[in-house]
Amino acid sequence: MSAGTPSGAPGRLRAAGRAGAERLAALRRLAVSTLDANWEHDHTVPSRTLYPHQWSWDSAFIAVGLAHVRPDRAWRELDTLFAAQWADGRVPHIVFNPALRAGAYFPGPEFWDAARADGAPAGATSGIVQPPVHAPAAWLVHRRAPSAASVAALRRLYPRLVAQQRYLTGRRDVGGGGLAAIVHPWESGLDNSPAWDAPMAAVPADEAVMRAYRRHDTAHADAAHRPTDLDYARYVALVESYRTGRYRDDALAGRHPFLVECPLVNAALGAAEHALARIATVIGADPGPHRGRAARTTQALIDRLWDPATGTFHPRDLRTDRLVPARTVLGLIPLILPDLPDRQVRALLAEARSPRFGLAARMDRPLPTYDRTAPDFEPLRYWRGPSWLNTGWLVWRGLLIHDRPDLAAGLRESMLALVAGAGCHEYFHPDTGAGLGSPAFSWTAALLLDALAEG
Ligand code: 2M8
Repeated sequence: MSAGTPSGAPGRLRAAGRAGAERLAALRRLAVSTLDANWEHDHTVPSRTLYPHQWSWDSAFIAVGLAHVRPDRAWRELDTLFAAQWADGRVPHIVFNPALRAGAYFPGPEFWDAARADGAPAGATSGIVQPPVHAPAAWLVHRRAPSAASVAALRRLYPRLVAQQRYLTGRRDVGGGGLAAIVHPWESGLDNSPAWDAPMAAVPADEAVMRAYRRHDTAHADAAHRPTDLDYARYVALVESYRTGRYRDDALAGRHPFLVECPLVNAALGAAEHALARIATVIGADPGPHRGRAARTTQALIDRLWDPATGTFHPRDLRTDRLVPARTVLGLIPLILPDLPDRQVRALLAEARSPRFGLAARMDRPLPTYDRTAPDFEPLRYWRGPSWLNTGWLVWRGLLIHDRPDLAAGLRESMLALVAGAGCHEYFHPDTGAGLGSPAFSWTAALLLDALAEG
């Protein structure tokens, strides 16, 4: 599919016989070469241009894909990330590559200044986190390529994954209701999602401060497809606020201007406990406490983030104690929880199948990241509408878990069609399927490999 061609061309991919098989093989080769080109001695960069360091949740998705072709590298990816874990258990959202020149990314290590915080690792990192999708990823890597080495890797990672959970459910339970709060939209991974508009509006910032900095992203991507300068002014203000407290989490409610419970982060938290229970069984640890925590997280998610009136999950802004009304793809992600009650599963399927998201057994357009019918839906701007493979993949996994192979197949086809048409782009136009952002993006390649393998 070239830019401008509808992405609903899965029929071509479904084509039976040798031609169809050759197209799938070509997709696989493209994905592998993208991942190989982005490999950097002990980790994979999300993109050589836009994101030249190591990112936390990217590495989890990347490991899932690498498991299909280079399992040793999948474990290396996770080991490298967790080697940068802080003493308090937080896994930093960026691990900086010291070999890169200053200015290779903004905000870089000097801006984060994390080394002055208690318990920071020796190497430079950021001070915030990303969704804890690593335990489910480790489980999938092992399941895909089980071996003595994979069991050893699970044994190595298990205490670190447990510490990551402890950090999020302990220090980050700012609301006191059993969920983790995020202190920055970057922690959700969906940086400028409309989900953050209301809580971000309360963050004092002036876009003029951005004159003092040089944005790196807009040198490599169209500024109209990225967050605005005002968004960045607020991103910077939030880092400054958290950094001023040396990245401590005590008394955050009284001093930090952005505190939100995100459905994706907390669904990942619950899914991680389910994965840890399975990992515990393999390495001879006790799965019981993980099962208990998984059940409590699912219940807390329903108690605090479910809105029966909209039939979907919404972030809770802890500063107002209100749910954010925007309907985003974040609300669908709790489908990854195997113990999500039927009532919520049914409602989420209805939400996903509505014109807002257009999920179907044969999709005419790919899954967007925001309600297509919303007046502020923006098909080109990053997380405000475009289609991304990671959110599609999470929903796809949720559909498989909840036994909807028909819808899962439709979503899978539409994801494959996106890459077949535009390549391993970072994100895609949600109507035309045109490639946007980085043209050689690692998690797109990795999750494509995973989707290809389950066809
Ligand atoms: C994007 O976020 C970074 C900041 O963390 C950025 O915009 O510079 C997001 O898409 C995030 O989810 C992703 O992990 C990161 C690297 O791919 O890029």
